[in-house]
Amino acid sequence: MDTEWRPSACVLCACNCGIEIRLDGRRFERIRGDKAHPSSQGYTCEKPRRLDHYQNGVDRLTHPLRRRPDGTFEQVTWDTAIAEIAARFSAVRDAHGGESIFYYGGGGQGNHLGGSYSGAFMRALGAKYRSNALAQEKTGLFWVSDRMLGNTVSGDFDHCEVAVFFGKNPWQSHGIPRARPTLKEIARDPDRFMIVIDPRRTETAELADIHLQLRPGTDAWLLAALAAVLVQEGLIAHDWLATHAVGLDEVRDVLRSVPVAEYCEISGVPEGLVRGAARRIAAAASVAVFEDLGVQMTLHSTLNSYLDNLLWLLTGNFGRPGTNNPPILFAPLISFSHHGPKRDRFSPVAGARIISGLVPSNVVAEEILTDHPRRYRAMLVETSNPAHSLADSKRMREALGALDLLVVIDVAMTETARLADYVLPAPSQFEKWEATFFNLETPANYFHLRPPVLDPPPGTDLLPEPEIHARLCEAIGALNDDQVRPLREAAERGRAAFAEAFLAAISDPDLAKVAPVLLYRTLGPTLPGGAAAAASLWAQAVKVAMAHPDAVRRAGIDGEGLELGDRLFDAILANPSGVVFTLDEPGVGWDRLGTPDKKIHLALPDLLEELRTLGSGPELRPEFPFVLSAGERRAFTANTIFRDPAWRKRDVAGVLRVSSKDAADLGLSDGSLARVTTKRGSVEATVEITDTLQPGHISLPNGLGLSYPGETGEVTTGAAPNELTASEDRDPYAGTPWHKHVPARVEALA
Ligand SMILES: Nc1nc2c(c(=O)[nH]1)N[C@H]1C(S)=C(S)[C@@H](COP(=O)(O)OP(=O)(O)OC[C@H]3O[C@@H](n4cnc5c(=O)[nH]c(N)nc54)[C@H](O)[C@@H]3O)O[C@H]1N2
Ligand SMILES: Nc1nc2c(c(=O)[nH]1)N[C@H]1C(S)=C(S)[C@@H](COP(=O)(O)OP(=O)(O)OC[C@H]3O[C@@H](n4cnc5c(=O)[nH]c(N)nc54)[C@H](O)[C@@H]3O)O[C@H]1N2
Ligand code: SF4
Ligand SMILES: [Mo]
Repeated sequence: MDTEWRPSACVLCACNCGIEIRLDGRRFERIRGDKAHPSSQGYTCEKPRRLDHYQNGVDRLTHPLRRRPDGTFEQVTWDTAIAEIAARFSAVRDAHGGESIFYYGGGGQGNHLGGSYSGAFMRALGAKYRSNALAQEKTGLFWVSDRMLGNTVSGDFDHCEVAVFFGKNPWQSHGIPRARPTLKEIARDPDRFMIVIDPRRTETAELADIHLQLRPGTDAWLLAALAAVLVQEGLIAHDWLATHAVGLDEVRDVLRSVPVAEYCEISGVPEGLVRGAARRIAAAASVAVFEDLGVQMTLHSTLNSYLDNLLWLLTGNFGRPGTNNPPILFAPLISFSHHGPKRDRFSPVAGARIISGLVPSNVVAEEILTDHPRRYRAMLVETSNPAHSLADSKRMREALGALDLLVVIDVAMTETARLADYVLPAPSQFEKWEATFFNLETPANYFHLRPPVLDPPPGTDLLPEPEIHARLCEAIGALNDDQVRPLREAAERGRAAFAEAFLAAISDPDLAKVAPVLLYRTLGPTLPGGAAAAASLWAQAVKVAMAHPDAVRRAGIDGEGLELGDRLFDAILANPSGVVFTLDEPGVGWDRLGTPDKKIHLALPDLLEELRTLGSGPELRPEFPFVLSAGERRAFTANTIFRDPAWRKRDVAGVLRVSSKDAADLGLSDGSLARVTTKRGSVEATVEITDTLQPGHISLPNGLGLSYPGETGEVTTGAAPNELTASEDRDPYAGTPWHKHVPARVEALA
């Protein structure tokens, strides 16, 4: 056994806590939190201790695979796979144009480095459309934040007086650094306060000072009532808004006429509690907010995001410690366009709004299953499992099957890989250089480049994603040796010579398209420890240093201009436990507003109109009397990253949670079997009776329903939530799904 502790990160949620791994041969013998990690500081939850089930899954891919006409797969060499894939994508482009080639994924919870190279191949092919999971959760928020702020914000939960969680259960889902100690600290401190808006009495709600336990799907009414109380009771930050915001009159006009008592009644929350919460928010020196899937995947989700933003903006909780501040992104995970030269774009078939460059996940099937001449005909899927994670899996399978070409890059034989024409195997996230671009913290922000912990398994033939993208670019003739050679020579002479040569090279627009793989092929080989995959980070480090030199210097990195960027890049390479790459001082938020006038834009006319005509609350049809939350985060869920069901110590098959009143009415008992039926499908699940749920509300976990090799063949464990969801049940602005509000019925099974 090896006694060395090797630094890495947990890949199971966006926090990416630093961990240390001790190996026993190829097994992860022990895992502990890495105290040297600047953000997590040794903290982890219970899940990463099970990471061996990801690393050593028996359905790991071992060789490139090609589909035979009979549907089975055969092993092929990389040369064959790359040559054929390049030829087939090129043929689709020649016949139907590059825009008929669609890209999905590019990063999971822990890996974005590989995806930073994929744009090169896609641009070289002339592809225009892409998407990923952010387009089924965050795009509504991005759209309103872009229009209001020209940026997005993160709550500062380390320093806030009042913490507000809208449809977010950080005790289980994390999303803030050291979530559990942070929540306990807020709950324990008599001067601090926590407000949770959630129909379920979650672990987080248990810690809250005020739990607004609304009826599912009534957030728009509750949030409107909260905002209306601020206006009607004169609690808004008048002077601050007069200096910093425009559009207050329009907003005030609408909120003045909101019938607070009636809206509280619709949401099922006592009016006194709603007024109390609004007053506490208004009285606080600082308020930090986090909204997540509970509001982003339910009815009126984009309006909900708008009202959430109004709550903290009307009370002046922006741009100070303990409030909400725009982070410095290390890499362009999110893009904003509304206030720039670009205008809203729409998908070619469904005409769905493209936000932050992403086509809504819910329209992907519609963009394929049509005879429309501009339909998507070929697709590259990387580090994502859309056949399982997108709404209406049945229709997604049909759509993926209808493509002329589907190529999947993954580590495991996923539901999506099974449908592919070619499956390309990548090393696990512990067998290569990796990094996450979920760098969204303020005032200190972190970047963690992880060196490999072990080699790929012997006897396998795997290639890291940057190498796959580079070979694909070369195979279609987008990059050749003559273009690479001079830059490689310049890189040998040093960074300054390289920078000059690189900038000159990318003045050629065709080379600019493939810039990341050009870096990988030229700067890459000069990087220490085989860190070629980190080459794309150099360009990002230089950009961050140019745009935010003071924040980089406050993080302890010296220099000016290009040299500052180089040193930041070197610091990243030299710190296997992660680095603070920027540190903000109070007030910088104002410089980061992306609005042309550097003001906050409070009034969004379309959403104010929706607010004005909100109606009297959601209604259910008699055949589907329950609201199903399809995809709840629990102690033993982690998207589809773990495929081996044995990783779960409890709740192995993902119980259906039901309130005790409903259980009694339906004749269900703890551990009994029930059938859940929606307009799209039907699944069976074991019942757990809980009084954390209100009558009429049921929930199933996310990430279940994966098939995995068992002793006598493939076994599917638990119910896949998207067998029950419908792609047309989505937000009208952002196209995000209503997975938390799936009308359903429940029956007892013998
Ligand atoms: N353990 C675990 N952690 C994870 C993940 C995981 O798979 N497992 N996945 C990660 C990912 S990808 C994400 S995006 C995050 C998501 O993190 P969260 O958004 O916190 O997770 P959810 O449990 O899906 O939903 C949050 C809450 O929404 C509530 N809710 C349901 N309906 C409504 C409603 O109508 N209104 C309101 N206000 N609330 C409602 C639910 O009761 C639930 O408590 O978690 C991340 N962390
Ligand atoms: N009904 C319902 N559906 C949902 C949700 C819900 O709450 N309800 N939640 C949605 C949300 S918020 C999210 S984020 C999505 C998540 O769904 P997806 O975007 O599909 O992502 P994951 O399930 O995280 O899958 C990650 C994939 O990456 C692969 N992988 C792991 N490591 C590597 C690597 O190093 N390289 C490569 N190439 N691949 C790798 C894994 O094997 C897995 O196939 O699901 C969404 N779907
Ligand atoms: S909080 Fe997230 S990143 Fe941290 S250990 Fe838990 S699952 Fe992993
Ligand atoms: Mo997510």
